[in-house]
Amino acid sequence: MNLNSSHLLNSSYSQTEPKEEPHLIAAVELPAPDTSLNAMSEIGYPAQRTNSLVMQKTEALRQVFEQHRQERQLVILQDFPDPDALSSAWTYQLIAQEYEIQCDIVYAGTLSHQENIALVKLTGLPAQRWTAQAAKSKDLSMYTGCALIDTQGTTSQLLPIVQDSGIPITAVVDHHSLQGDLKAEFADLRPTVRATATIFTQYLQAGLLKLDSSVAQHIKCATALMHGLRSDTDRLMQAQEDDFLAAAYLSRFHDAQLLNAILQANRSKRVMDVIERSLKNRMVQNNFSIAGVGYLRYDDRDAIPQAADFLVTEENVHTAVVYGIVHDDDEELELVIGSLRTTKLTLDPDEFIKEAFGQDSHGRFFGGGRTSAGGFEVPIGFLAGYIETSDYAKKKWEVFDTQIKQKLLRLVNPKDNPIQTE
Ligand SMILES: [Mn+2]
Repeated sequence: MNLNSSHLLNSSYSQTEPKEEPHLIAAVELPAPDTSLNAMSEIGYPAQRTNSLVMQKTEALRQVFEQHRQERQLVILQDFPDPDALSSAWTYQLIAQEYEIQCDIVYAGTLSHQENIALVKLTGLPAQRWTAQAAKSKDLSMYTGCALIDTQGTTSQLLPIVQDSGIPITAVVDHHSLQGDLKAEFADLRPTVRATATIFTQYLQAGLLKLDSSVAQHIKCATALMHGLRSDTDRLMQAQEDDFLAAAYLSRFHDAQLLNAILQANRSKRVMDVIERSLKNRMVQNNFSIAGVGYLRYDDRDAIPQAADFLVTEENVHTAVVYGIVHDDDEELELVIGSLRTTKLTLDPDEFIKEAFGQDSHGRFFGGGRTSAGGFEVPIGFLAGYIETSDYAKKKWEVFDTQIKQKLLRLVNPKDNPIQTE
């Protein structure tokens, strides 16, 4: 990348400086719904219902922050955080700072998508990797609460560790389908919203933190939110009114050149190799494209959703599922990871994945999803471990490959169950 971020940032000031007076516009368009939170009037024209829900949530969150002044919190992300999670967590941290609450943003897995790495590097986004092992050996006693952002904890190895040390959940803000009961002081779970970044942008608009285009960090955070919002809405193609309104608001602050630099990040050779394997191995049936890609390194895990993104673009394919066995030499971790992408409006990825794979012995699902995308993780359990002959590794892959295909094909071709083929 030949652009450097500080240069980009300087150039952004002139872009974002000429701003209109938001309050003047608001006075004309909105009949000032609630005087207790008139900053909300900046929002403009969303449905009245959303408006009052946002105001109510914003006020509740403000009170929670007020009650926890000067404390320290952990912000827990899914193990493989995406731009929506990263940018929303950063926004939470910046809002919390207003109440002198110090937040550490943590995730247990890796940042493996090149765009995520570029996002974190180019914006200086303050997220830290804590492996489950490292978290267990840490003294967590300084933390009085934790926040779950863009997750409900089911995709985090850190939450159980944090909960074991008695840290309560202060806040959970997410847009995925409800994953089960969670006791949190503040909860804003809105599966109908397309991105958590939209929810956080609404908090900003409602006055939890006033963005200032002369503050470099605010511009970078707005840019990160724009990236999060765009990436969870398929570049706004899946966006709805709330998301567009949030994007419109962010457009006053975001740095278009910085966003472009993030999006220009190149794919690594290993990611390209996984995409190649998915192309070679894919089987297309009933408009579903299914591909197992074999073994891949933990750090390349994000190659799987990228391969699914690519396979779903094939003519006559509406849904792609790509999966592989991910292994980590250091931690002897091994699991099957898969991604689903669909353009079929009537296919609910959350339902599809839950239906295909069912639940484990603790009643937990192997995965779930949101609009147009979903993911699953299947532990390998007793068969895990990578110190094997290549022949054994090959057999192991074939077993998982066959099993996963069977489960998927049962839904793809309900009439001819592959188990009974003769
Ligand atoms: Mn999200």
